[in-house]
Parts: sequence; C-alpha cells; structure tokens
Amino acid sequence: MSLVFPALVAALCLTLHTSDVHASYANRWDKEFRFECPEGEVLRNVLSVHSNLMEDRRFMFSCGAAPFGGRPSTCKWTHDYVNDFDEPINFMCEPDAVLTGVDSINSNDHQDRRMKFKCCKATGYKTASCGLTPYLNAWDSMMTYNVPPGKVLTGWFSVHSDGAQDRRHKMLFCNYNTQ
Ligand SMILES: [Ca+2]
Ligand SMILES: [Ca+2]
Repeated sequence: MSLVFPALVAALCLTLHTSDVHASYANRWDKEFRFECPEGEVLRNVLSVHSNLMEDRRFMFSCGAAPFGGRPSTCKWTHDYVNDFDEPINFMCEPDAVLTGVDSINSNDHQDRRMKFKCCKATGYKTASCGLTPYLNAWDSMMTYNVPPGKVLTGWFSVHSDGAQDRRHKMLFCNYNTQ
C-alpha cells in the first residue's frame, strides 16, 4: 500500500505533464500547422524546441491583449509562403500591422519548413520605434521569446543551415499606440 500510492501519483503526474505538452504545441514533429490568435489578440510569446532525431522544430504560441487597448482585427494572411525551403525568412508585416498567426508546412527532403504569416491592423493604432532581437536560439537549441510589455511582434527573420538542419530566428518588435 505504501508503495502503490507514490507510484499512482507519479503515473498521474507523468500523464498530466505529457498531455499538457502535447496539447500546447501548435504542431507535431514534421507536420504542418496553422496557429491564429483569437480575434483582437496578438502574439505575446513564441517557444520552440528542436529535435535532431526528427530534424524539426515544434512551436508553441501564446496570445494576449495588444498594448493600449488596441484590438487589431483587420487581418490578412501572406498570399504565399514567404520563404523557399532552405532559404532565409525576411518577413515584415505591412506598416502598423501586428503578427497574429503563423502557418507552416514541412519537408523531410529538405529537413526544413516554409512559413506564412497573418498580420492585423486596428484603426488609429500605429507601430513605431521598432527593433530587431539578436538570434534567439543557437543551432539545434530551444528558443523562447516574450514580447516586451508595451510592444508588439511585427516581423520574423531566420536563416537555415544544411549542416545543423535547423533555423536560427530573430524577431522584429515595435511600440504600439494611437500616436
Ligand atoms: Ca524532419
Ligand atoms: Ca538539427
């Protein structure tokens, strides 16, 4: 009896932990995904893990309110994928638009992904004083980015390595306000 209870608790914790992780990633290994924030919300956090076994990344996104009461809800997806396999991503939303969604397809021939992005605008709200992060991850390593308070995500940059079969990512962020 004294041994059964801890074993049950451990099994339960492992189950909860595992299902929680699976529910939170936008994609499975080597699979396509489309993630969109709820209407009026913007991306606040991006997390990604790499597997050298699968040679892929899984992404986890979270959304939240835009600064200063903005509710960007006039939205547009990029018409096509913004990069070819193995090529850089150099993506910026239109002026005054904010990143609210990411779509991706995978190729195991290239061990890489192509990306589409969704950007939204709110009447009267402008982006200003933008900055580019350094690379947020090393090759084959975890990436996590929290958009600073008062700012929004407006662009995504990355380069691919055929050696690492991975991408290093940078984010463009801007102030967001009515003036
Ligand atoms: Ca792969
Ligand atoms: Ca790799």
